[in-house]
Amino acid sequence: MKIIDARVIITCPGRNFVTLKLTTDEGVTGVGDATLNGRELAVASYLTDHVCPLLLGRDASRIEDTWQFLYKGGYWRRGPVTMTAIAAVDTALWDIKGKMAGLPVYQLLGGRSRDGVTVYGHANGETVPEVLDEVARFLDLGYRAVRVQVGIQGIGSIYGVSPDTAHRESGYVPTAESSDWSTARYLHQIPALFEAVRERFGFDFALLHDAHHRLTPIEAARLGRRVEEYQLFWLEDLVPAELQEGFRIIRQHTTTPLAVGEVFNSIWDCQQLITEQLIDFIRADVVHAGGITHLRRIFQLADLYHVRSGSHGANDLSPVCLAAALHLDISIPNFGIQEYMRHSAETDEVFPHAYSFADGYLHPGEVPGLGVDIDEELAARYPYQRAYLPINRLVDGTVHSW
Ligand code: CS2
Ligand code: MG
Repeated sequence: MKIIDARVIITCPGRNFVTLKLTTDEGVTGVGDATLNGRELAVASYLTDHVCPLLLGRDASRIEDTWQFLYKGGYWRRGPVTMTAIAAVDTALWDIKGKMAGLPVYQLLGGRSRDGVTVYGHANGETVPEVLDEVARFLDLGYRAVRVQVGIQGIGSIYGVSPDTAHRESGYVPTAESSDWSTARYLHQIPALFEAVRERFGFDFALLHDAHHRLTPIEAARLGRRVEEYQLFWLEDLVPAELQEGFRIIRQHTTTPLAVGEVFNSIWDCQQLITEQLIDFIRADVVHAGGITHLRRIFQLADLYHVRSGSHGANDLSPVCLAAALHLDISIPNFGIQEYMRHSAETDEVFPHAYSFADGYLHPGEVPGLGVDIDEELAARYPYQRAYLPINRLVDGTVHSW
């Protein structure tokens, strides 16, 4: 079974998505997400100019071999562009393998380890009462887990809370500038949000929060310790994680569970975090961490060290990535939770899919392969639009992590 066609499709039904579509000589197609938010065309070129020509004529059934071929064969290892491109090929090959077998991909990964995939939604607001309304909405929809983000007084805008509702939550702006940030104000004000949520809704659901890489380890340690009584499911991305050993400082001071990993692209980015048990949840995702093959390897390592999965699932990852994530989530033993930021109606139309939400769970569906496709005709109606992630600055103008 040979690959005879490899094509990259770029579409912007509200935001940009890059998709790789492979076709075999038996007419079977497979899709892989190749979206790297804000740097989409770099991956598109990596695939079109360098990888697709290598795929033609290759045996589509050799998933692991193709992964190794692209990783070791490229010589320049790792990095978000390379690993996103490899992920797209890998995901498309799993899709093809499932279709050939007539089985949903999760069956090829060992079958179900659970009945459904617990997901968390995003409750955001400018003020605490606004966030509480949003939490109520999610709980009414059946969610068992909710992430909360609130505006901080004295700060113009904050991650997760944008005055521009069209780009709310996803941090997607037409130009690369900017907000202001004060860690002191944030640390002072944020505990009141968790207190208000627990006071009104109790403790019978998972409560999450994302600090988006803005603190130092000792600031993070202070926050973790301060909010222990609210029993958070996790605090996410408290610090930038290039310095893995920095998490030791946080760990020494708090029992609040820690999650990190949405910007990781290989097992080497989290090896120390996992093997030293410095985190509780690894948030790497299919599209940025080398596809199903490599993310499964990360989760297997994590399982040895009591670290559970918590894959990134922002809506700048396409429905193709979400579908792939669900097949992994439902099959692995050490699943923790899956982020679920619903896609826009336009995006859902461009990417018809078999997965569905019910009672706080996502279900991957029973369609052979990943159960997701791209409607190319519709996709063509939404041409690429250049866009960037925001830049964050401190109130004195210093560039800070966004
Ligand atoms: C976020 C993302 O979902 C999350 O937890 O941190 O929204 C992230 O900012 C974007 O995916 C970046 O592209
Ligand atoms: Mg995050």
